[in-house]
Amino acid sequence: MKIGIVCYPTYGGSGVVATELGIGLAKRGHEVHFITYKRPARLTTFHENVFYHEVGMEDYPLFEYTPYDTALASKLVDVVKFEKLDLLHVHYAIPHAAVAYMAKKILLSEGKYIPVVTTLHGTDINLVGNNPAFAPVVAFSINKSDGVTAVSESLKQQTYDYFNITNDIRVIYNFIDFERFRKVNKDHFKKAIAPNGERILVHVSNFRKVKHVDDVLRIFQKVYARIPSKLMLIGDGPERHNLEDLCRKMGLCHETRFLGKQDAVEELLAIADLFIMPSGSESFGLAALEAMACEVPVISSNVGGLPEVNIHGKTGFLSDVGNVDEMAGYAIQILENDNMLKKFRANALEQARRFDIDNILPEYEAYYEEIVKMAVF
Ligand code: GMT
Repeated sequence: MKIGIVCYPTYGGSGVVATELGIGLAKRGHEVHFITYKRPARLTTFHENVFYHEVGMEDYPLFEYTPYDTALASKLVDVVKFEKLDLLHVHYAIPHAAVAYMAKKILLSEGKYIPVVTTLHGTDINLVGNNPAFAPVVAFSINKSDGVTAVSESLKQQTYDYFNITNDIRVIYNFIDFERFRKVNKDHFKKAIAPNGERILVHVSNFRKVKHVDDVLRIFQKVYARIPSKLMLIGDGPERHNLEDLCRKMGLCHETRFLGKQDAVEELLAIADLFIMPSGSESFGLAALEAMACEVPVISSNVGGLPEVNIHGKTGFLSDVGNVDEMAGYAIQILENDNMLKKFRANALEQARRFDIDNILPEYEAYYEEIVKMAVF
């Protein structure tokens, strides 16, 4: 199949999923065309069957905001026609679902039909999407998509709760590539970060408010008071400076490493003992799944899709958002006990296998087939 993929090319989870999906589909023989304003961050090497089309934007003194939507719609029309695509798969509803609908209508006026699949990732529904500034367009474009998928049961339900949705939504979970995410021996990293055999806690995110990274520091403060430990903070984003300040105020700077954005996250996960994800909202928690694939148990909040990924008392523990004391207590429970840590590591890996890319990709392929067959002109 010839598939066009639209996504945010940055480090966000939706862009990661879209890029890994495209690469995976290309390996399975499909021709994949990424259509974005910048090369997707995870598209780092050459892949046979993968093509990249950059959305060019003209600046003009009249534009206070460059009309990206119009530029993207025009590019989609162009690429669909020239590359003879069979299907467009857009990730993150805003603005991609509405833009794809416009491109589809333009193409239809020229006698070309292109089915559109929209994948909902989370904040496009529950944070930004249900804001009155976007909500009518989000609901309309979800209803007008030929196929809609959500990355968890929880997100599917939220979408029905927040909007008047008449379309079916198929849950296709996020996935993990075990060729990349697996526990490898990185003892030299471990020695550098924790020279005296301290336990290593890790958090990976885009440091937005919704991630509650300040709670990560509060949890770590309590753990550190009981267990010799270190904290690795991976990623970057708007909260980073506040977090650096908080870290100083807490006197935790010598035990905490701000590592910034890392391409080889798996090499750092390989030396971690515990992953902390206290998010205020999380439709799935791909970063937690990546940790679990590297045999790292997870202490997380119990919001959104997290209970579908992290199993309480098995692969880690879940607490109410903001319940720092309980999360710290659970962390200490696991880290204090070698046998428990070993058991939870094994359970985390076993649970991660449910989301193996080799199981999830065929679900997308089957769904595409269904949507193409259903074609409504
Ligand atoms: O918040 C992020 O981490 C970025 C965001 C995105 O859309 O780029 O991630 C969302 O999509 C990921 C991939 O489906 C999910 O694993 C994340 O849980 C989800 N983030 C939130 O719901 C906050």
